[in-house]
Amino acid sequence: MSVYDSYFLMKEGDVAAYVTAKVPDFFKSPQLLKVKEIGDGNLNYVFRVVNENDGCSLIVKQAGPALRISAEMRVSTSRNRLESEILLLQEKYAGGLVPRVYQYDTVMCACMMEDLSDYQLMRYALMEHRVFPSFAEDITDYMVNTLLNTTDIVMDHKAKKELVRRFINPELCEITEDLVYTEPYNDVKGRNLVLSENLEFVKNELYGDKNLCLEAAKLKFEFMNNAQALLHGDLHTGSIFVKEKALGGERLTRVFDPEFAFYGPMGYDIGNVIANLFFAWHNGNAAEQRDFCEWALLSAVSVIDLFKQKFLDVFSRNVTDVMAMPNGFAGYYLAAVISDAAACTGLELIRRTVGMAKVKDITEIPDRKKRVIAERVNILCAKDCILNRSSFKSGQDFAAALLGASSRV
Ligand code: SR1
Ligand code: MG
Repeated sequence: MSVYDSYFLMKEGDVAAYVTAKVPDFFKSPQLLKVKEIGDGNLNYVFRVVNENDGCSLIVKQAGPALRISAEMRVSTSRNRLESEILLLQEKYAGGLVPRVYQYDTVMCACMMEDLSDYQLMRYALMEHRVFPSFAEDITDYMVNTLLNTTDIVMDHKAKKELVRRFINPELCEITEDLVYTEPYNDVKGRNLVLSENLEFVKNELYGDKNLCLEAAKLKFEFMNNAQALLHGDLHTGSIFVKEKALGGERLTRVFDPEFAFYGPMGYDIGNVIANLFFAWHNGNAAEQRDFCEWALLSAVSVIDLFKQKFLDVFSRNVTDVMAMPNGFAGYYLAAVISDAAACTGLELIRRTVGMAKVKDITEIPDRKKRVIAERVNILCAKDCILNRSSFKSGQDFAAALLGASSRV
């Protein structure tokens, strides 16, 4: 019998004994371990464990039974198993771009993984208006390899269906279905948070726009029913670590926190990345950081253009289904992905502007008038991305949507 034979939520004081029991050979002198809770996400408890003598460290991430953002929202702690397994799978497809998992524990719903404390959370780095020239290369390597290689284009269809089954994630998907695909268009649960100055604007442009609500409805059922690829499912800049200089051959970008993973439309991950670069652009714009804004916009352009280029390359090398091989099919498939990415860019822009889960890039714009404007630009840009999604073909189309909306407010 061990105290870890049944689940309990750990506190800082419990974690040193836990890692000593679970990974006894990891630390040379377990009596010197220091533990600190460092999580600032909405869902989990994250502990950094370090041996102060030699600097050896790891992270313990444990799923709690209630969400930190709201005690009423409860999701199964088994999400930790799903997150650990997807990280192990993604290491195979996009090695070096995700944290290494050392061990996971399906009883305590905890995972021990690589400590990436020498990286910085990308959202905070962008809010300091720092630029990351290799970001577009890294994130497109990650997305093309984790997404395309888990589709029916590449995988044996029965093996792919087995992954669909293993990564079914109804509770976390429900959060997205509510917060991204429903509430921003009707405030049906009364949880939206809108600046008083923008209430009328939101009523007219979102809740009152029947055409937009219809398109959002179509996209919701696409999200729930198109088991295209194994998504990260929450690929915003709070799920990405970055650093400026590499030690050895390591990647400067690492993607973590894939607990919303499931089989869905790959445009969802791409759209999340683009929208979050747009949030960073707004923060830089409010602070009149021209060079930063230029980098953020160019990065968004490059993410789309590099994704397309790498997608076609991996497609031609890895395609296995004979029906996906004829000339023209890859281009047809990719055009639908880019159109979907445009729509999902719009959905993320809207939900972070009016929904309950906001982003600090926008909420911490110090000048309220500038924040009001940024939020209106987001909504207009989003409507262009959603309503005209099939005309989005290149990175430039995405940049034009943001600059066009900005010139109209
Ligand atoms: C209740 S969780 C709110 C948001 O945080 C996560 O990171 C997801 O983006 C989710 O929508
Ligand atoms: Mg998260």
